[in-house]
Amino acid sequence: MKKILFLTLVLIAAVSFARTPEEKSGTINILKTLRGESEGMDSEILAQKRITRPSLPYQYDTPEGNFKIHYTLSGGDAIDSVGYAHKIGDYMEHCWSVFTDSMGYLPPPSDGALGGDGRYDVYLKNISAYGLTYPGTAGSYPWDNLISYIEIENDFDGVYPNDDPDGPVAGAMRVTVAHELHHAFQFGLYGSCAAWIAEMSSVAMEERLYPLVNDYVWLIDYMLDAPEMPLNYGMGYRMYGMGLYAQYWNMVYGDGFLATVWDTMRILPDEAAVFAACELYSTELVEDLADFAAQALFVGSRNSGFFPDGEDLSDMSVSRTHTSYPAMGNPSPQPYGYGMSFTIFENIGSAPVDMAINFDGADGIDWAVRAIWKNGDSTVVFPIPIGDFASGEIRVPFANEAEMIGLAVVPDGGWTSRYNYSYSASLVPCSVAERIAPERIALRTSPNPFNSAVSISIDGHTAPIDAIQIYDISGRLVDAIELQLKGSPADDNRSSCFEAVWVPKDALPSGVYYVRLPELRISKPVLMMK
Ligand SMILES: [Ca+2]
Ligand SMILES: [Ca+2]
Ligand SMILES: [Ca+2]
Ligand SMILES: [Ca+2]
Repeated sequence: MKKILFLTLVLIAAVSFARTPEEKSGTINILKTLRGESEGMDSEILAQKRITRPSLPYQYDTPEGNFKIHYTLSGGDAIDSVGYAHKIGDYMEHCWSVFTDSMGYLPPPSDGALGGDGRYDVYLKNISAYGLTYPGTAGSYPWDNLISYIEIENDFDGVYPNDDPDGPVAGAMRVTVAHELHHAFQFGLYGSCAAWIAEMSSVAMEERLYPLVNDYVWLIDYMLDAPEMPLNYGMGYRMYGMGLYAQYWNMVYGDGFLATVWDTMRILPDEAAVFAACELYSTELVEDLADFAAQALFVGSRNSGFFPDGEDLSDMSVSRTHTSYPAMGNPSPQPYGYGMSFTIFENIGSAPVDMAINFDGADGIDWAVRAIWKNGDSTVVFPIPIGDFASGEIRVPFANEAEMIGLAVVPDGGWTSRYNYSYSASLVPCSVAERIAPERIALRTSPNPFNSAVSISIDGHTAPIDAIQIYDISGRLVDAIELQLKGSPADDNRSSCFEAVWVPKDALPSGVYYVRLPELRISKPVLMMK
């Protein structure tokens, strides 16, 4: 059984990499050419496309009034029926309304009379990508902004599989609209934006707008394969993989974080906008990236359930997995500033022990370091305090009860330099009396998917939990339920069980909701199908 599973995983990975991100969104080549970087689209072709719109005979104006969808019913660019144009229009209006109404983005600048009138133009054509957003001339906002138009595939012939309940063509249409329309908003807020922040944002918008489709999952491999590269790495495809980091922002801070980054782009470019958003959310980028790293380590075969699609992702690359102690190392590849580096400690044994971890980073820069105790669905993150000589130590209690302990390291140095560090880990006698045990908290939901009610139980948490919160996918709190203590604390005196039943209000639509324990910062997606 295990062997078959392994073979299946290998096959999926092989298929994934047969596909390139340019086939999904050709906008990356445009962004690179705009900034004079290599590997982009031919600059003469782009110059032509920026001023000359495609010519298609028919137009469909969406009833909400924001889009004109251009199409043809004959020749190589033909769509199968006008219904295809209507669907694209529906998805465009849905994403437009979420971006502008729920998230507070400024709409892209008007293109005047181009394409027929001031509506945003979308052209359905037989293209070699799922979609492309072409920036045009300067827009009317008083900052560096560009008007734009979008081209979308006419039939998604040969579409790659995805998880959309309405089939892969509908899924591809939906996530292409979310991804490309976000690029259109980006051009309106900063016409010269860097590809890395543009692509990581657009990838996250696919999951944010259409969480059931999961067409982005294979893109995350490009980050999982190269965690050590800096956040703003602009070559190759790693920037798509960082879509998982933007997804983390959406989950932890809500929609406001990315909206703040993009709104700030009007006055501060790229990296500076991300620093500014972190400051506004009372964190520092290096600390925030380390908190993300502490969760991103546990996807794939190490999945902890933090990310909704965590088990469908590949494993995070780690510098080393230790199975005997004491252990030490000097990780290679060394991480860049604002890159991530990981080590795993397994096979800790059953005798009660703590794990003492020492860290020593290159002097002269700041480091953000996390030790993560992990067992099943439970993770407990221990920030390692860093002192003189960029070194620090921590004791992770009850190491023997962990399935593994992870070390996640992020240097706060220059984006183009690598930084050296060393660590050591040893098993030391358990000092139970002085310490609080990491809690093996399990948040369970059943049935999932559900239609009228879902039972929620929490095992293994000692302190009383007052309530659980239910969020919809736009990050809106839709309900809060009180928890009941079930039975008495179990015999080891540290474990108890709370439970509740959530009966959604009639007005709530089918879709994904998040069950969240606010005190513990854990959440779990549930799917309501009425
Ligand atoms: Ca127009
Ligand atoms: Ca086609
Ligand atoms: Ca998903
Ligand atoms: Ca040092």
